[in-house]
Formats: sequence, C-alpha cells, structure tokens
Amino acid sequence: MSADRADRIFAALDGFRIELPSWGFANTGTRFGKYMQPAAATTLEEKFSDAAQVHALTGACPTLALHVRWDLPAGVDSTPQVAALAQRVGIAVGAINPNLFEEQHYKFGSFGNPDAAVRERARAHAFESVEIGRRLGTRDVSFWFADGSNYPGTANIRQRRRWFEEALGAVHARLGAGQRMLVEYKPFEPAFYHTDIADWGMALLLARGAGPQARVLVDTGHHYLSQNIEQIVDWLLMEGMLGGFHFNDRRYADDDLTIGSIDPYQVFRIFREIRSFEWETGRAADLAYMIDQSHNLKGKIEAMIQTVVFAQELYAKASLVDESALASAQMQTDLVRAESLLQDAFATDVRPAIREWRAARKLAADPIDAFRQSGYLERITSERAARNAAGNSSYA
Ligand code: RM4
Ligand code: MN
Ligand code: MN
Repeated sequence: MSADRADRIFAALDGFRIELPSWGFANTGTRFGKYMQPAAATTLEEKFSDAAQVHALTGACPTLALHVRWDLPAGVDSTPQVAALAQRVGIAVGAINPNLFEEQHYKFGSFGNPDAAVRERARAHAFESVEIGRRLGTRDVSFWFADGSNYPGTANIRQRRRWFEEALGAVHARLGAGQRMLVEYKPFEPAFYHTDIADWGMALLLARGAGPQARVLVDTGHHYLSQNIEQIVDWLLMEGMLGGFHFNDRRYADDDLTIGSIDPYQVFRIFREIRSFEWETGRAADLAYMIDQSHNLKGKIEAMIQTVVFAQELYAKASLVDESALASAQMQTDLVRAESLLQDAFATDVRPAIREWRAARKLAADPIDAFRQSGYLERITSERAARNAAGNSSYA
C-alpha cells in the first residue's frame, strides 16, 4: 500500500470514534426469552468496566451510552454516582436514552397515549432525562418511541402526531445550550399496524418542528429490507439534520447483530457518502456514531470488540475512495469506472495498515486475541456467574 493511502487510513482512524451501548454488555434476549451469559454485566460499574476494556483494546470508544431506567434507577439522583464512576473508569458518559416503552402505563403509548395523565408522565421522564444529560455534561438525549397501534382504526394517527409535536417541543424547550435531542424512527415493532415515528421523513418533520437543537437518528436496523439507507443519510446531511447513528446489522428486521456481519458493503456505502459529503463541503460532519447491538449468543465483550474492529476497517476502506476521480467519472457518466472506484476501495485489504496504526498508537495488534489472552473474561466470569445464574429482573 502506498504511503499516501496508509496516511489516509491513519488520519481516518485517528478521527473515528464510536460509542458503546451499556445495554450491549447486559443479558438481553428475544421476545421468547433470555439466555443468561455468566460474564454479562448487571451493574453499571460492570458495564463501565467492560466498556473500558473495549476502549483500551480498540482506542475508538471513549464514551458509553446509558439507558435511564436500566442504568440510573434513581434518575437525577443517580447522576453524582454515575459521574464519579465515569471519572474513575476513564470512560465518559455518552447519549442519555430515556425509556418510554417498558413500564405498564405505556401499554398504549407514551407521547401518543390517549390518556393525558400518561402523556404527562412520559413528558416528566423526558424532562428528567434532559436534566440527567445536563448534569452529566453530555450532548445527546436520544429518543426512541415504541408508540403505535396494532389494528386499523384503533388509533387517531393525526391526533397522535399533534401530541408528539407538542411534547417534543416542550422537551426541546428544556435543552441546555450544549444539548441536542435525537429523534429515532423505526417502521414497526413492537407496534405492527402503525408506528408514530415510522420513517426518516416523519422523524425529520418532528425534529424540525421541535426546534433547532433536534436532529434525526438513523438506526441501520430500522428500515424496510433493501431500502437505500445511504441516500437517506445524504438527504439528512444536506438538510443539516443528521444527528448520528445506531449501528447494527440485520438479515430480517431489527435484529441488532454485530456491524457488517450480514452486509458490510451497506456500512461501507454509508461511510463513503459521509466522507464524500465532507470532501465536497470541506467540513467535518458532526455526527454521533453509536452502536446499538444486543446479540445474545456471542460473548458480549467479544461481540463489541468485533463490531468496533470491523467498523474501523469499513471506515478505513471508505477513506480510500478517490473522491475527485469519482466526481469526474460521474460527470463523464463513466459508470464502470465510477463503480469500480468504490469496489476497489471496498476490496482493499486495510488490515495491515490498521495493524501499523495500532502499533503506532500503542494499541493491541489483534484486539480480540489480546482480549482472550488478558484473563479479564475469566475473572469477570467467576465474579458474576452466580448472580447471572440466579437471573435478574431488569431488562438490561
Ligand atoms: C429499539 C431502538 C432503541 C433502543 C431500544 C432498546 O429498537 O433501537 O434505540 O434503545 O431498542
Ligand atoms: Mn436504536
Ligand atoms: Mn432497534
């Protein structure tokens, strides 16, 4: 590989950060049940500790996203402990995720619930989440809503939209200067007839309506099959409305598998459009790259390392596309040349250059192998096995 290409990979990796989800270290399951892993994290301390391992080995994950209900059971009152923990472990708190879907009163929705008392409760939780983010000094409060309906005619879709507009506006008004509200969309599940925020257009309208600090969050698993996600990314970038990503892969629906396990070219194409936008505009797209995976069969920490390493590879490959050559091939409608500029970059084996980058940054040459050699897994397995065998009541 030429020195110029290796330099590009080094620069790309130096600038690439991806946030870990606390729930990705915990025992989660499918709607059919949970398989408990002896080494899974239960306490927030354990989640931070596992995240620190991933960061130490990959150099790319300095922040951990938290779910309010699972990680801050006392709400704002949990923040001093969380701040102290983050400080001690050396991993900063990332996005704050309110939980507006798990408790019994959300059976018929949160912001879209016909019962004003439930809407009020949901608002209070959202306000508290904003306050938690403010106290912890983090930027993003990330909203995903399970709201929707299961049978035609059972919900007033327009009225629910109005309730969403009102509530999101009220939450936005609580944001501090350095905070953002991210609005995530998902076509179905748990609702199987209509979902209140089902696609990027709905999320965009709601985010725009909420106020200037709201952006759209793209979860790669939240699209109909074969949808062109990179085009959505481009359109949101052009609107200045793309806030960030929840990366995961899937074969069928919201499968939450490790990144690129099913379709690595899809992730490459997303990264490539972002790099192309940056090349064209001359400015960095300010995006929160986050992982939202919770596969329940692979070892939690290994699955996370595998995802981060693969994301680094795909991002490095995307950095190799010669954007100016591509722009001229497009203008000349030289289709084969244009397409092969992408294919060649995708086919490049970037692993040797990444190994050099790791050595230069004093990181493990092979993060998975280093993790297996470290003894960490054996240690936490013996510490946590008994508790995990007994099960735990929280979802994550
Ligand atoms: C949803 C969505 C949210 C995540 C929850 C647990 O499908 O992806 O981002 O917080 O799952
Ligand atoms: Mn998500
Ligand atoms: Mn999801």
